[in-house]
Amino acid sequence: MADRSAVKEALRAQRIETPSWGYGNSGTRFKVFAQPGVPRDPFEKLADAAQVHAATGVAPKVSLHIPWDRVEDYGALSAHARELGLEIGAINANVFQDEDYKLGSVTHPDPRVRRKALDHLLECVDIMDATGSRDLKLWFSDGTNYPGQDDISARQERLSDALSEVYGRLGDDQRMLLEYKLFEPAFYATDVPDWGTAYAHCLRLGPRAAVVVDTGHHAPGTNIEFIVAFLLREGKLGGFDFNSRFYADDDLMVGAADPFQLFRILHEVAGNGGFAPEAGVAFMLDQCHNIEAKIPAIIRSVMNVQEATAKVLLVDRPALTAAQNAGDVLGANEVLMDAYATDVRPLLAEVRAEAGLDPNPVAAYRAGGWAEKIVAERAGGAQAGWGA
Ligand code: LRH
Ligand code: MN
Ligand code: MN
Repeated sequence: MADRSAVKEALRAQRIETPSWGYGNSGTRFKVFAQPGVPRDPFEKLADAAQVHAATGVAPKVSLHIPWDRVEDYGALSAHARELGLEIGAINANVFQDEDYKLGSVTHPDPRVRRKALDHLLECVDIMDATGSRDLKLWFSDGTNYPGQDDISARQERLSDALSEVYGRLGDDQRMLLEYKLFEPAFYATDVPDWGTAYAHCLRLGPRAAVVVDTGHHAPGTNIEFIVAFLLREGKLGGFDFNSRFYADDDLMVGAADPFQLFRILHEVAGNGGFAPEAGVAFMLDQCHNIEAKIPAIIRSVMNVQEATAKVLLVDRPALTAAQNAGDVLGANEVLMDAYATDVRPLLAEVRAEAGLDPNPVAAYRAGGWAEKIVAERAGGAQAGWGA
């Protein structure tokens, strides 16, 4: 059996980063259902994130998305974060919501558009300097819709040039995290469609470039845990964008659609040293809450990651290795399934109580009166930037 106090210690040390856009109004291309009390600016998004951290104790970092979170004074924004007990997490660049980007951003055939996209990425590094953020997170919507539309290799070359320039601009303690996604909005050939492409670019760039695995960005049936194990082994797993999907890039709450997949992924994280701070894996959420209340949904998502983490930490590793080495197929599988079947909610309640938190974070949030306060005080909440 795994050492219970070591498991508790690891759960206490875990950090889960929440996305600023999860706090704003969002929807699909069909409809955005506005909710009362949503934040009107990035300062209020941070105030909501502070509620998630207060309830869970493990969510002090908040990812920003530029320009959705553009402000005059980033120093003031990070000071506000610090006053709330928070830190600015990854800076997510956005080179996909401008007329100019119809044919791509950094891979666009027109050098003027490429320069504009690159300037935005460099601006994001300036924002990292001003906020103390460690990670620049890049996702490119670039790609083509029709065979022959553009030259696949030329686009890779343009991508590589842009990434090199941004990489060269990073400070010593800053990293570039490159996301991949198999399709959408480009439907024929996406320029960074898979982990192999992202990995190859990161490898060429150097040690401060690593891959982000967004759990919603794969074809159905993809073995994401294999990708995670491989990247960790190579020192190239920069982090996760956690969410759940039933069909494509659904952005639903992590652990909601397939908690067993989340367990399998985190089992590889545990087995390859990915929970150690020096591994540098950022555990981020990338979700939107279109129809459910946002803050409690984010608290639930944090708890879902914690529950899956607790289960993988409970895997009896020596018994697993012994069964694997003995070729005991069913025995090895049983060791893993035993951990998965464990109800870890009492253990997590204990960890929270020992940290001076309410054992039930959602109930604590509901009892705190924040939901009523923001409905009363905020009118005309901002859209997350999604589904306009
Ligand atoms: C793209 C993506 C990427 C964006 C975020 C809002 O689908 O996952 O991480 O920055 O959505
Ligand atoms: Mn993402
Ligand atoms: Mn996505």
